[in-house]
Amino acid sequence: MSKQLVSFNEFLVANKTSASLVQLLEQITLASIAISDHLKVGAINDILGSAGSDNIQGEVQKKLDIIANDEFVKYCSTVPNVAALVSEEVEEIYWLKDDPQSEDLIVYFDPLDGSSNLDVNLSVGSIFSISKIGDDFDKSNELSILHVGNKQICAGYTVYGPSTSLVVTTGNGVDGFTYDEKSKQFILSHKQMTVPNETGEYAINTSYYQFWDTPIKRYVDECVAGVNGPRGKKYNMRWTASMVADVHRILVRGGVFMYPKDANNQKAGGKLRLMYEANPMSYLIEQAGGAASTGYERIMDVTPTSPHQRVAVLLGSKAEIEVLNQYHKEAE
Ligand code: AHM
Ligand code: MG
Repeated sequence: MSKQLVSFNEFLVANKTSASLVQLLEQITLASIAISDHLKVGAINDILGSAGSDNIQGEVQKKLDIIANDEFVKYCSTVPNVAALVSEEVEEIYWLKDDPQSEDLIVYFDPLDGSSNLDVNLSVGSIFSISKIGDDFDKSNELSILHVGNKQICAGYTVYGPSTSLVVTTGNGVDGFTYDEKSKQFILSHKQMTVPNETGEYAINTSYYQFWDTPIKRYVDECVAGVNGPRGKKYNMRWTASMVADVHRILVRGGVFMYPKDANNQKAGGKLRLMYEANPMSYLIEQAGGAASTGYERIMDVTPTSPHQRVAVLLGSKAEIEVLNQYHKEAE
């Protein structure tokens, strides 16, 4: 490898990342590479399509959802300091240690997000969030390992697109790495990613317009009205139906991503999951200078009550999230 190239491992060491976190992140990269290998030949190996089962969310599991989950569990389980795993695909908390210590780690993950994109060969991703077990852990109440988002010590995702890219924060900004097939390493390619304060691009599934609350309708109506509307500027819309790909675009060129609570998902509390979708993406976006809100509060301040809890997600360029928060306030 030429001298100027920095591998993920060299980056972590240079940034004085703790040994246990380095070990865990290495295993997460191995899981990602394994998942990426499965994805590349999914259509040939008959692993596209439904597995014929539902996950805890009552959603149809794809064969690759299960394969990706198994890879994450397999690799993360080898790390001595990991005490527990919480996966989108598994109802229960998966305990690896009988007697977890406060410095031990817990990994919350969505092994394959956006899996409805698989059969049509569009981008998908893996999302992860890492916290310490912490001093408040109460053995008689295993839900006490569900920490509020601002206690994350690391978060990231791998996006499986034209390239396989890993984006990570350990609380010192956000850095992106691209997988190099030749050296079989992730190489630093996007140093200190930032979300510009202003943007002219938004992402939302507009087919739910009829179910939205007033603040979301108002915001999107104003974007659609463009230069002649109250915002006085042209907006572009992009929606990939894969949160990882949408957030990656926002980290690269700015924008706003919205999956609000609406009349359809009101009872569940939203669509996206707090522990392994909203929190890690919020941590990345905030570390890159953006903002992440439910419309009423900062996502990373939401108190978790269950491993698979759902939440409204509005994230991206700060100025636009402030407008969205303001519209929610005015509608109250
Ligand atoms: P999943 O975890 O079951 O894949 O669902 C999450 C995905 C997100 O990646 C994406 O933003 C959203 O669901 C798409 O939902 P919709 O199909 O309602 O547009
Ligand atoms: Mg998901």
